[in-house]
Amino acid sequence: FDKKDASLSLAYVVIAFLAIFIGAIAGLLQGLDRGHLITLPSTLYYEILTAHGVMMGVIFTTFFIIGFLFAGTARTVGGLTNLSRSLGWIGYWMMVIGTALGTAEILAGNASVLYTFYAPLKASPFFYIALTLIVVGSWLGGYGIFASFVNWRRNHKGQTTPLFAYMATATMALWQIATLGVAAEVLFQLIPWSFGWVPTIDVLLSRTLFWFFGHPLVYFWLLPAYACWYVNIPKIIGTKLFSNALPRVTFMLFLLLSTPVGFHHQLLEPGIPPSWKALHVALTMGVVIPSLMTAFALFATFEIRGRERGAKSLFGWFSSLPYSDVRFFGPFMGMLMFIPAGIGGIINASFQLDEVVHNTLWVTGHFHITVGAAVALTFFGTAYWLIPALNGRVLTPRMNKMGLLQVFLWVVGMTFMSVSMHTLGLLGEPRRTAFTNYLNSPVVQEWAGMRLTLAIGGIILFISAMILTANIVNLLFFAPKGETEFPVAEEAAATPESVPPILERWGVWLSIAVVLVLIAYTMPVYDQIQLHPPGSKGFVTW
Ligand code: HAS
Repeated sequence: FDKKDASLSLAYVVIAFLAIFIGAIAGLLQGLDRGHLITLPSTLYYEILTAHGVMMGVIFTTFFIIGFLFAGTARTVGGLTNLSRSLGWIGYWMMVIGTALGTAEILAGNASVLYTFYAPLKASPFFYIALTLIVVGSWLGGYGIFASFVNWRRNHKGQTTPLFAYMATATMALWQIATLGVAAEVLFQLIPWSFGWVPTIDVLLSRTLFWFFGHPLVYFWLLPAYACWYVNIPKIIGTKLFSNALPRVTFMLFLLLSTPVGFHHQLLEPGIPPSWKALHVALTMGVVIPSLMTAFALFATFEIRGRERGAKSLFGWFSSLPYSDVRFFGPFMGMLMFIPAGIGGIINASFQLDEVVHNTLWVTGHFHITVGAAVALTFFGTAYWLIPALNGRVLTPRMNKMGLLQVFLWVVGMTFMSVSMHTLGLLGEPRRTAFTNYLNSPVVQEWAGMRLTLAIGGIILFISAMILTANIVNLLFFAPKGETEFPVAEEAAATPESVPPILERWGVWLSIAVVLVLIAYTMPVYDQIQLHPPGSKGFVTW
């Protein structure tokens, strides 16, 4: 790595792990409160829930992703351009200032609006300004990645682009489209309302614009994990890419289908005609396909590697995988947990089944096993080689062991937590409420065991997060100096024909993505504005 590229990526990654540290303290308190081992005052409950969600779901993910994607782009296009670095640093400082301001507002009790922050919950205007800084900063980070990718293409006309840089560009393009919804919500609705410039807010529209952003947000979290699974993992386990074209199709399908699906978060919301919900549900089932393709490619990669090493029986390849290498073990456990997580997602997206689970702890269980397990475990496994690759150090066998312990505890904690959350959800326990006694009804008493399991999961996760913090500090300052590579798998058959040229035609894919968004959102949003034109009195109720 060029020193300048490495320090840019590292700056992002460090903030990500600072966020995990703060988020884990808030998470422990949440878990203990849910398990009825402590009782937080209700105002503090919402404040801490917001801190936990924002730190883990927004700050940790966004900073880690941009740092990781910058590093992988730099590695595969032969270094970032000066323009990329400048954009990366300006974006970074905007995001850091936004994070500091937003955290201060949450801790001061001025922004207990949960990580989804849509109306009618209202925060101080400074919280929304902080969010604006974070989003605009992340755009600049994205433009930084685009700049280096475009520069490479300009200098290598007609050649297939490097796979990792391609994935980074697709991820940041998806982010660019997704954040338009939340930018509109924050700028035209939340900021004017919280400053008191307008007396009312259209709640339905606020939620619609949020979920326009909220679902592609989850794929913004997932795609960098997929980049690791497709590009880094084969190299770590000593094999080649399964395909150079299939992952590109996967990423393009995500670019097309991630956004026009937001109504699957609003299936139970009056005000949106069922026909539009049905369209979003159909497209949601479509966005499952690239994940199934990914599962197929991963199984194939593992099997090919096993066969290369002489595995003969049907599942012989399974026992030969390098489980004692934390760089593999973390992401692998993430993949494993993503199987039940994906099944849960498909249940959520099935219109009628969502009526059973919506707004219950099931959904909380779903996102702990997706972003909190599949994605987080992949990012942890990645950090154990990414940080040393960036700061010129090495992961020692002892640190590898500490990493394995940390990942193992995270898997155990997350299993306890998400199994109990899913079960409690099916038993009817609502999510996001500080009032959980329900006059001590007999139904609630049946929940006691699972609530305790949830709290135990929270405690184990907290211990894992503290070990993680120690490991990261170790890697940053105390690991021995040396060379660590950013692992990039080679193509199995390196022929230019292996990637059809259509996959490099960004204009085509971006245009289809925009058209799909327009089809899925124009009419329903128009109807919502008609229902509650700007200036009309009162909240839209639902
Ligand atoms: Fe979701 C709610 C539907 C995926 C995150 N989701 C949420 C929320 C979050 C979230 C944060 O339709 C809550 C938001 C809130 O606060 O209200 N979700 C889906 C669907 C998928 C899905 C259909 N979600 C994710 C991912 C997330 C995430 C990924 C984060 C990263 N989700 C929903 C719906 C709701 C929802 C509804 C709203 C519910 C409600 O009522 O509010 C799909 O994308 C899932 C597809 C995944 C698969 C799995 C493929 C498996 C792979 C691993 C292979 C393993 C290997 C290793 C190879 C089909 C790729 C194996 C080795 C061996 C040896 C076995």
